[in-house]
Amino acid sequence: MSWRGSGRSSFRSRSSGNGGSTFSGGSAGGPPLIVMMGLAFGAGLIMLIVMIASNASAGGFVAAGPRPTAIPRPTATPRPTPAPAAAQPTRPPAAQAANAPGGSNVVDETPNRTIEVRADPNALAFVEKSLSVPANTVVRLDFINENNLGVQHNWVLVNGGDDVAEAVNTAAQNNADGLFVPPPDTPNALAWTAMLNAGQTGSVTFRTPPPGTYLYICTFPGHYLAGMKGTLTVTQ
Ligand SMILES: [Cu+2]
Repeated sequence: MSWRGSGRSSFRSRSSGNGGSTFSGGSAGGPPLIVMMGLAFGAGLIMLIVMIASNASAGGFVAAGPRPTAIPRPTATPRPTPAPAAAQPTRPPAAQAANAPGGSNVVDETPNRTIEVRADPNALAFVEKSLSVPANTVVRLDFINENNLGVQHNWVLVNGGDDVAEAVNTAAQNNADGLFVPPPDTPNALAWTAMLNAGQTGSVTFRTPPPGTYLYICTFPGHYLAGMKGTLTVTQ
């Protein structure tokens, strides 16, 4: 508005100052022509402003133009996956260290024969000091720890005499986690019951070895050395 106003007034004063004849000569009526010219000038000015404005805004759009393609962000480098926890030093699995029956001749078969062995209630000894069974027989041996001493016992059949019994006994006595039963895969340990508390009965089912003489012992520390042993004779 102010632009238009000033434009109009300057035109009017100029035309009136320089003699309206110049302007009025070319037109029918003086004052209306000047007003119209002023209006035209004002309108032109407005148009100019609008054009400049639109140009500017268009320019703005042009400048904005096609946006530069976004610079791809560097893909995040995958974080190194945490290294798996170092394997724990292998401790014998509980099942292996457990106080349970075992042995190389243990079988999961229906026994052909059952044998009962008892602990001497008042001594570190077996009541049955000798047994006899046929070869290739599935035997279930029930060991009864009847004793008045409150001591633990087990029954362990070894693949030979005292020569191999000592090694089996040592292996068992080193197996404190397994309550002194032979560790799994103990060489020359054919069959063993769990270590039994006083009053308990434990069983082990095994196939008899080839004909021969085999020692059975108790592997609780000190008992075998004290004479807790017997002989299993395997016949043809
Ligand atoms: Cu014993």
